[in-house]
Amino acid sequence: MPLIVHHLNNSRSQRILWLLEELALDYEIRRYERDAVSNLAPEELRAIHPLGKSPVLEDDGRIISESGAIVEYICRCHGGQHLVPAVEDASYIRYLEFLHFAEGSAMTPILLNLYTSRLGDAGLPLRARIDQQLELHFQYMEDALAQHPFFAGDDFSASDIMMSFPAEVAVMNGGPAYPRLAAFVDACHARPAWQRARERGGSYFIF
Ligand SMILES: N[C@@H](CCC(=O)N[C@@H](CS)C(=O)NCC(=O)O)C(=O)O
Repeated sequence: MPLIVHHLNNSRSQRILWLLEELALDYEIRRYERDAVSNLAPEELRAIHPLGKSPVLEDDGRIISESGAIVEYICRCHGGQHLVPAVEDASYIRYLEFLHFAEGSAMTPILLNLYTSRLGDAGLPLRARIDQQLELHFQYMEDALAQHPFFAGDDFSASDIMMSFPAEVAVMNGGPAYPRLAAFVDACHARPAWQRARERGGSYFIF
């Protein structure tokens, strides 16, 4: 029975399709479209998971939410730990940190920025703090690529798949300020598995 990805267009769910393509796993996509006005997920997603968000993975009746948890689950239960450094490897801690930094840290200023940008002048009191936090997190990501081409080290890993989304946002927001992130995003998009996932997933950002 193939894995099922409950996939929302233009969303972080794209990373799960990409991981499945990297691992050459059999999967099926159940598609959900964002509302044209609110940009929110449709109500049907709540029938799959109470938060009504994507991605959600379904594996033989088991429901798994949260991108990082889904990535860990797929790598461990279906991926033979490919794309995961060995625990004794020097890159393992960096791998773990970035696997979780992507959603646990980087998304906070990104989402605050998105929401306050819709407030107009009412968002001004928060502007300086959000800008400072965006720059702090994006620069930390940029610096992480100074010694190695990938977030965990010299080898591509599942943490790069998780980091691709905040890296894409950093490049869209910060442009030339983050040349290493731009090169990283280009390298991600050049991977055949990313391109296959992009074809199967449908609309994704501006890419
Ligand atoms: N931390 C969660 C975030 C899930 C999430 O917020 N997904 C967004 C798409 S990027 C979503 O479904 N938004 C639609 C909505 O909130 O209605 C994860 O990584 O899985």
